[in-house]
Amino acid sequence: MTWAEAEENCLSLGGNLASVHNTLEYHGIQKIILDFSHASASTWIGGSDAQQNTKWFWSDGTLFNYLNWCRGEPNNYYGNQACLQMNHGDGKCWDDVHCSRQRPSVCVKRGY
Ligand SMILES: [Ca+2]
Ligand SMILES: [Ca+2]
Repeated sequence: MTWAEAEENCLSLGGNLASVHNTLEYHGIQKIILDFSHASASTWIGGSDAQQNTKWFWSDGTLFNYLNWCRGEPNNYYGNQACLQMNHGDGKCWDDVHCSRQRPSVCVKRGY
């Protein structure tokens, strides 16, 4: 799905695309992806800077207070890349990409 289709899908399930706030959460999401897909493909989570370039927000409204960008990212390669994919490259870190790319995705449903 595209990033927006993935977020819409998460909303229909009562959640949002996943947000990440520390290394423990990041590894937890990576484990979910690995357990379900037996792979570590590039995957949408809920970060985007679509409203204003370089101003990143999580779609679930939580603070964007943890970063795990790959070296040289976010780089707005070939124009404004505004959506966040995780498990990018050898470092399995974050990359900004064009939101129209097709990616698998992970939702989060907060328990409070
Ligand atoms: Ca951007
Ligand atoms: Ca990028």
